Amino acid sequence: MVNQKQNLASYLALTGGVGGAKLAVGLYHLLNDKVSFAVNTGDDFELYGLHISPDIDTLMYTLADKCHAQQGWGRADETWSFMHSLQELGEQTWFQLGDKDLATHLLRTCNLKNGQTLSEVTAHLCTALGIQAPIYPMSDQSVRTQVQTPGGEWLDFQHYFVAEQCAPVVTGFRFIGADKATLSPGLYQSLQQQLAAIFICPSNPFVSVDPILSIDDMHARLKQQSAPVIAVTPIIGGQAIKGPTAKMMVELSMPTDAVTVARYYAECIDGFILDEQDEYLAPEIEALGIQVTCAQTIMQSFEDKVSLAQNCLNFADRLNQWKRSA
Ligand code: FO1
Repeated sequence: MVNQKQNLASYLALTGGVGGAKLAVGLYHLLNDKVSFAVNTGDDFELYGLHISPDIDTLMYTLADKCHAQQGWGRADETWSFMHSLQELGEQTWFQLGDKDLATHLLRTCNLKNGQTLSEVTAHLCTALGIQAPIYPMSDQSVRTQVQTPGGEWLDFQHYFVAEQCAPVVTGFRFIGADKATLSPGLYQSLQQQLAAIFICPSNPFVSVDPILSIDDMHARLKQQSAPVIAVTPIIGGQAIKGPTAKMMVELSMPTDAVTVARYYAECIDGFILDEQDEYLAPEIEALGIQVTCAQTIMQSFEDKVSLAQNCLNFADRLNQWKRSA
């Protein structure tokens, strides 16, 4: 169990959308407002003049228990009148905006146009949805992920992910605007506190976590933290539970295993949570100077999410003790 001191401390979790949001549910259940979430906004884009922040929306809807459970994104009990009407008008409908979801994008866009920052807009939406934990966009400035294809062409992320269903082979990534962007004020301030741990959720390392790490020396800031930084594997038995992580690894000529992910994060993490079916890989990760624990990382039920979150907290507790005694 987590000790009392940690219960009083703050935790930070870096996350993308669907995969990361599952662990976020568990952390939120155990920690309530003692955990903050820093969310990838490299997937953000504009459609019909609306500012869409898919990963923020996924996390908000998930924590508010309003997310479409099977899809993992969008609202539960959604209706589609807006989409049907767009279709009638001859418009492309490759990106599905439900009627309920539309209200979020309208409000966000309106408030951004009125001069609010993305952090302020997100805080407002979270309050309206009854979410106690702070959710911070990684930055208030625009950062846009693009993926490169073998011909050298750069595709906007949602075009690659949704319109092309991740079919194109990827040869690289870039985060347009990351060189000028700064961390959002909430994320910056949370890194100034004495955190109990920082978790990297089981999100795609290349297109969900890397955009966060690419801003404002975030990678170096993680290295400097006295709190343990712990990544949870997004790869189990050589596969990603959801999304294109494993496919991307193949295309980037990387071995498709959890060791590769641990190596990818090696410079900024202290600990790695490996799935119990990959336990045999632990010595290879430990040889990188990373502490390892094994847990069931497949999260199907609410109990699975809470159990993995509890394992994260227990591991953080052990790493804090180990760091103090080192
Ligand atoms: N993902 C899809 O695969 N198809 C969609 O039509 C789609 C619409 C959508 C609308 C709002 C929103 O917040 C997210 C939406 N997503 C959709 C999910 C999202 O684009 C991706 O899951 C993330 O960008 C990857 O993390």
